[in-house]
Amino acid sequence: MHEGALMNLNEATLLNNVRLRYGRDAIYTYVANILLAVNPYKDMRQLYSSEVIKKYQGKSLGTLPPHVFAIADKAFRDMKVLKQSQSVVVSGESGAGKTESTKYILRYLCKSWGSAAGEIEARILQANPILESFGNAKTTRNNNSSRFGKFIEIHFNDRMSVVGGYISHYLLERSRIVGQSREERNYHIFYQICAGAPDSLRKQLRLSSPDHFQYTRLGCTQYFADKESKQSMNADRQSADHRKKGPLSDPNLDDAKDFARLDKALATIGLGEKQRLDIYTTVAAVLHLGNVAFEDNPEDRKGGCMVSPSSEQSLATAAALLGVDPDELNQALLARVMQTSKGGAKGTVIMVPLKTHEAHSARDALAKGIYSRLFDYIVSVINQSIPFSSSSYYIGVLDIAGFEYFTVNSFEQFCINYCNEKLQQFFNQRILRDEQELYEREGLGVKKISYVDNQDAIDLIETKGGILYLLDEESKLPRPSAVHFTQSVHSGCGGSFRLALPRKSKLRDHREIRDDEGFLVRHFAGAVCYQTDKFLEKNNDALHGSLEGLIHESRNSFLQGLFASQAATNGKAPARGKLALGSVGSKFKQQLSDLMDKLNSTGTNFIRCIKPNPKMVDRLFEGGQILSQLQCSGMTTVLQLMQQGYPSRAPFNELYAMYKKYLPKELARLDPRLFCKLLLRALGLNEHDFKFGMTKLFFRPGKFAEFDQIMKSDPENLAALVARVRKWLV
Ligand code: AOV
Ligand code: MG
Repeated sequence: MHEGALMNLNEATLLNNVRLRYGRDAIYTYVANILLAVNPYKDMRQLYSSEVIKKYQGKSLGTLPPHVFAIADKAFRDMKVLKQSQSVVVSGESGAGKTESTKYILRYLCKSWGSAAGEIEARILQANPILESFGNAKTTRNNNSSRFGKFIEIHFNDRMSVVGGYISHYLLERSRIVGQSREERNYHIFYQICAGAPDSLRKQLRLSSPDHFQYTRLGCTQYFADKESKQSMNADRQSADHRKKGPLSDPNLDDAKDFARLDKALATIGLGEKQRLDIYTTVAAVLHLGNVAFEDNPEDRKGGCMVSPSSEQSLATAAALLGVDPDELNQALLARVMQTSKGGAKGTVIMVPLKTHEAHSARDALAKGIYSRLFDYIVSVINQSIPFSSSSYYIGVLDIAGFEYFTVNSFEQFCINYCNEKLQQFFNQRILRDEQELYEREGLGVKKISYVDNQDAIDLIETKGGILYLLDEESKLPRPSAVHFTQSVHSGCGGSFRLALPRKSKLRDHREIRDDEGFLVRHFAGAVCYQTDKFLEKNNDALHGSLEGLIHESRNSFLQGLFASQAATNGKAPARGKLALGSVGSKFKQQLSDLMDKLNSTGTNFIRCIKPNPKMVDRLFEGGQILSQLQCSGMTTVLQLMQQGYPSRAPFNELYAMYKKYLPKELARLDPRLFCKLLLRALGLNEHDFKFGMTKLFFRPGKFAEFDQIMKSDPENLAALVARVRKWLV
């Protein structure tokens, strides 16, 4: 058995083992077939070289040190042998290493089984820098945090070479587009374009430094100070004293260089100059839009507002880039179109002037609408660049944020934790239920292990009458309100054990949260209190009527296309106004259900990523926090099962096919089950280490690798063994 494959475990020994291994730079560990990956927070290049890729090809799990490549290879071999698509579910908290692991898996698969020309693989691999420019940002938890979830499928033909790919994406964080918390940044692309656009483009798009744009300067006053100090730094970019300065002086971020890389990647996936310019124009339009400020209009007696004189230039630039008339943009931002209704019949259209703060939110809604549709477009062009006409199987890799809870939790955490409830149930079903059912079917007589099924938590969120349903119902009311929504959750779902009043939770200002300001959900990994004040707004990503109308009249056909394609995918033109395209929550529910269907129809491998410390430094192992990550990822239940279980197994006929070439004819003549029986008796393996089922041979953790090693690498032993078996046969 390889030492990285653990056995006889409980939480404490697991934690200790992971600690010891981490101290020796062995960042990967197996628990059964689940890979634990501790983020090393340092360059481990030697671990991922082309030579290492070659080394792992075709090796069964456990014959080489634990590695993310071994999981990728297992997925590939399972796909080939079982003739079934496979998936790899990568989970863990922010900064734990999910996206890096995902990239290694994709690279392993593309490098190992790419086509001769290599074009498709190049494009699949180029997808990552593009997605990261538009969908990743610096946060306090991760300098390159993915603010969306993704499921990347690599498709194979019947000869098992890569033929194309497909990416599904989930829940881009929209609030970041218009503001970030202290010491965080907006999406990388905004800084990249400001730092790296060539002069002519800068002029054309009127770009300048990110500290001139409201949307990029909010969280990062610190950032620019760091940039200056960075220039005076010596060449040792990884120096320890540099790291001590904190995440904002990240030596690995070079926005100008990243822009050049992005531009090249966009070209690689087939976007011409015009298309790239369209994308950059849209990004710049969002930046200029953010600089349009409003103030109360002293001449308007109805309390309306106006564009601040100092930001009229920004309004003009934004309008030009969006292909609309500045006056029309002005109008659309200052007033909302309303239709009066009389006795059910549609009445006249009236313009309701907005107050200053409402105009700011209208501007932000427009910016969020444009940028998130740009992101959808980016994903769709990537998909168009890696098409496949026919595919036999695929390997899908899921990179989505793990269970999370902060001091204040809003709709984003609610959606992510809902997703994690579903994934946890899937994990339980796969690992635990299937396992126990198999033991039973095969008659192994292993004791039952109980686990808490979380179906009730899922029901609380997604069934008719559940939280998401009540949220959608609330927004259909004439006067939706957070308080009324919260009350309806408590009265409608109060019977569920999983729901509770938000007692004892504190708000950011240390005031205790009121019962009608939130609710508490008892998730599989712990109780989380959600504050509901922004739920309604975050659940609705439709633009209000006058903004929608503005886009439809734009002369910028690219922009029009961004909005039109959305209508097309919904099969109908969007009705203006409320939840016209379906709410964010109900869309996500549908996406999750599609994802679960996919996962259920594939063979699955799990990778649990662990963040060793919140400081993002190497050589620091924070035991308590790591233990809680192990618990949150459902590892505790797996450990219970492992102590009694048999994680490796192989059908008799497969073992027969695998080893008959090492053995003489008289053994090879036997039927597969008898063959295996004699083999194990001859090897003298400890009887506790394996069990015979009806169709398969089962091994205790690590014992299969030991067995395999004896069979393949010890000719003397094998000769003795054959002699022994021969004796039994005569
Ligand atoms: P995440 O995907 O899990 O967070 P990442 O994969 O972005 O986390 O990893 C965060 C950072 O940790 C990376 O930018 C690297 O600097 C470092 N890192 C991770 N894995 C490795 C590795 N194997 N070798 C070296 N460095 C590594 V989030 O997307 O925030 O949930 O939202
Ligand atoms: Mg990530």
